[in-house]
Amino acid sequence: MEEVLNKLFEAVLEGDFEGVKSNVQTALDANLDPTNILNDGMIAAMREVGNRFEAGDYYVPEMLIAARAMQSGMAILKPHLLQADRKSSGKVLIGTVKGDLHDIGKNLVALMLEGAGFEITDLGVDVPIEDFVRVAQEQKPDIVAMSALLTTTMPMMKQTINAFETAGLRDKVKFIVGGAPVTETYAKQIGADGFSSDASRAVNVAKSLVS
Ligand code: B1M
Repeated sequence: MEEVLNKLFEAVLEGDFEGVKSNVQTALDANLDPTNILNDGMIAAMREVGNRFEAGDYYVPEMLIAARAMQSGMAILKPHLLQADRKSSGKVLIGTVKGDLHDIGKNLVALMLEGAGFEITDLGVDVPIEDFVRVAQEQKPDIVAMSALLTTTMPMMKQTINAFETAGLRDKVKFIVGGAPVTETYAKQIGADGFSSDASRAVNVAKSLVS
């Protein structure tokens, strides 16, 4: 059991697409919990990629290839992570903030929320503040969910919340924020309604905000 997750971990680190796909499939065939496959095999590997980048052992191309390899595994894992809860829990508008291209965590949050019955509109990455505002005006979501992975892009979350205030929309939506450098304290400071450090907890936070 452990061995397949170790192989998956190594395959993500090496950006070995075929290795990632085959090890995800082997782990699923062995009835491993999809959440463990995700957390212990793939997210742990991305953390190690980050460590190697910080240490100067990996460069941007290696990060990118590892991210793409992880995404190839996610395509296989996705149906197994979706839960059976199908009644609509509410509408969520989600995106990675302006200037930020990281989308793996944001995609996971969207996936988990979708699995929990939320209707998702995903604006993608590098989302301009005006797009969050315009689409919120059009679609009237219950929740606006913002992801940021860079300390330099975190302030965009605050600016987006401010823009909702200016547009007279602030009291019509709840904001959830997250991403590796984001903390609960920061979320409170910028006036967000909810914070989560990971995708599964984001579901509980979202549910509590719409209930
Ligand atoms: Co970049 N990168 N990156 N990167 N990258 C980090 C974030 C970094 C921490 C690496 C490091 O130095 N250790 C560092 C940021 C430092 C900082 O600001 N403090 C960094 C840097 C510096 C950069 C560049 C500036 C590098 C450069 O060009 N010199 C550049 C910036 C580009 C840009 O965005 N403008 C850059 C580029 C890239 C790639 C494009 C190559 C690639 C992203 C590809 C992609 O996403 N499609 C990449 C990657 C892969 C990483 C690391 C290695 C992995 C990120 C990841 O996908 N993790 C990352 C290192 C790390 O995070 N330790 C790093 C797995 C993912 C599942 O976790 O996204 O944290 P995460 O999501 C989690 C939680 O955070 C949470 O749930 C998820 C799991 O359950 N969560 C939410 C996320 N969003 C949420 C929203 C919520 C709630 C929870 O509510 C709405």
